[in-house]
Amino acid sequence: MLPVIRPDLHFLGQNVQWAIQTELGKRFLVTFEKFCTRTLPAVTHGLLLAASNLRMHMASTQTTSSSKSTSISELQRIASQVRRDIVRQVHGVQSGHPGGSLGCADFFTALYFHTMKHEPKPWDMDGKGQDLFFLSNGHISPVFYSALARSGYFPVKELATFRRINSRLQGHPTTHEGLPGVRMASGSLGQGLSVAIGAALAKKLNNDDRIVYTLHGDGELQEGQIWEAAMFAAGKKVDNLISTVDYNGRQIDGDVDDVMPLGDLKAKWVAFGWDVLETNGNDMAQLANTLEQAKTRTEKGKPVMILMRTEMGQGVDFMMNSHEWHGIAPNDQQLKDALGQLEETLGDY
Ligand SMILES: Cc1ncc(C[n+]2csc(CCOP(=O)(O)OP(=O)(O)O)c2C)c(N)n1
Ligand SMILES: [Mg+2]
Repeated sequence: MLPVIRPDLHFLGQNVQWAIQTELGKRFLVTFEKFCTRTLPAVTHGLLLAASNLRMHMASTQTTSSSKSTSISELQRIASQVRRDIVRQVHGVQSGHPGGSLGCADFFTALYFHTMKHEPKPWDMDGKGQDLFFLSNGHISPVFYSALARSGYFPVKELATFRRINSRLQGHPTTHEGLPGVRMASGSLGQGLSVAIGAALAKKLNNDDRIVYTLHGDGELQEGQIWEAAMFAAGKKVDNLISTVDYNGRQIDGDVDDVMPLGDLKAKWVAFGWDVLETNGNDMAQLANTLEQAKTRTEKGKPVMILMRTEMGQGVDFMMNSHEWHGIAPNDQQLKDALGQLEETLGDY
């Protein structure tokens, strides 16, 4: 029997409480003081998502999954295949976002094949005892889908259905289609951090010591909700959270500095109370090492942020050094040129 979760909300600067009723009749109150505005519904979403299968009477959670220790050269080979998957998906349906996806291929590979403790099967939404990942900049779905498929969440051949009618692989990820590995709909920028905070809080309530990860675009950081959530996470000591930024300096309409400069991004996150690391997001050895370092910084009273310097379009020379390939598809010749630069290591779908 599932626990009954009864939201009991008092807005407008008052305390906000959730009453979580367990099947044993115990009642847990979750209180957020003087907290309202848009962050709340999203935090609620994450909290309810991860709490929906709470067994509060369990003193501890068993971890059934384990992270793999994959060599750097093997990770680089996987990332090459992920990049092939990205350009092939976007070419196949002549729409989608290759630029940011290519730039984040190393990150997704490191995360899913090295860093996270996760068990693709059997898939369950709550991910109890497992690390969770929330993609906030949902337009880079091609890299997300490739990493999920290649690590065993669903058949690799399903990548061929990307963005097609009735596919589970929508242009922007949704939970509606029930695609294993997707725990939050994204595409409307700015919401993922709030959802992840809710999930991280639920893990604490559930005595689940696993970590919640997020990824955000640097252009996405222009959304106000990000900074509400950043303030909340530090203020409430959500220290089982590792967030990352795809710091490529580009966004849909041009360079981030031209559209709306972020200023001293590291200083901003530090000022908001986060523990901040910096890395090269396209150097696999450095990236994997920084992700390991980040894990050692959790449970110390602060949320952890990794600013990852990346190159949009990384791995395909004519897609790099501009924002132009943020959201357009390669034609047949361009696909051929791109694939010529990316070794097929695991077999194309
Ligand atoms: C709330 C919201 N506003 C605007 C958009 C349109 N949009 C999609 S991607 C994007 C650029 C985001 O920049 P960044 O996060 O840096 O992603 P990158 O271009 O580097 O992949 C914008 C403005 C959106 N998806 N959601
Ligand atoms: Mg960007």
